[in-house]
Amino acid sequence: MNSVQKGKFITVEGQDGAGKTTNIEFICDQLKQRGIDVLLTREPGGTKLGEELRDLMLNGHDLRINDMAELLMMFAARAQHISEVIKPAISAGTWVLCDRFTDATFAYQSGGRGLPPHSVETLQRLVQGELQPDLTLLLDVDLSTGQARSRQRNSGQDRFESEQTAFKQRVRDAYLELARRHPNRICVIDASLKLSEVQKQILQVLNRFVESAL
Ligand code: Z5A
Repeated sequence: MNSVQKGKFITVEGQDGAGKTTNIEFICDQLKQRGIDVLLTREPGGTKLGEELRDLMLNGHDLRINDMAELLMMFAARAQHISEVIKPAISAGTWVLCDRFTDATFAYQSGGRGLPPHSVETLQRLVQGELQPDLTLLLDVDLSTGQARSRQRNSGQDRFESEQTAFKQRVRDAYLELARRHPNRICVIDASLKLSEVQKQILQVLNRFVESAL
């Protein structure tokens, strides 16, 4: 009996205005063009519970959510997402392309909000076990470019987008620190360049990864 080859797990990260939505669609198309079965999903979200929690966390402007409660809500959404969507897809040979994952928790809840990294690490072990992305593309952009792009797109600001510049700088710094700590998994893309240049860098990384995976 042939065993099904496991799918890969790719995540895309970056602060607000980095161009994640634009580029994740590009990545999804590129993978499909190579004949790869891809599932596009996002965090927080990806399941009914996750989407409900997302709405509370992003749009609950009149809710008081303390930092630890926010951290636990991120991981509650993630636990459901992993068991209901991510693991079954990977086991069936599908590649999972996820808009944000636990690096975002290190960047926002630890870097941005100031929770100790070991709180995130403890929950990461508990909720993910051995599961880790095989590849993470970190779209990095300077704050002023990111904020200008975000303003140009926005209809309204969510709870994270309305944070102060100092919070956003800590988020960016935390992401870059993660990239330094995990150079084999996290590829930093200079997302401040024009879109064609950004996508050229993404393609180089993706081509290398797909070649080694197939
Ligand atoms: N969050 C958390 O705190 N902890 C966690 O563990 C997780 C998440 C998982 C989810 O937001 C929020 O949840 C997030 C962190 C928190 N909050 N923030 N901020 P999200 O990821 O769903 O939303 P987002 O951060 O706003 O991402 P986005 O919707 O993908 O936006 P974007 O990165 O800014 O991408 P975009 O919409 O594609 O681009 C913005 C504009 O720039 C748009 O008009 C594009 O046409 C333009 N653009 C894009 N690239 C370029 C280039 N290269 N040149 C010129 N213009 C460009």
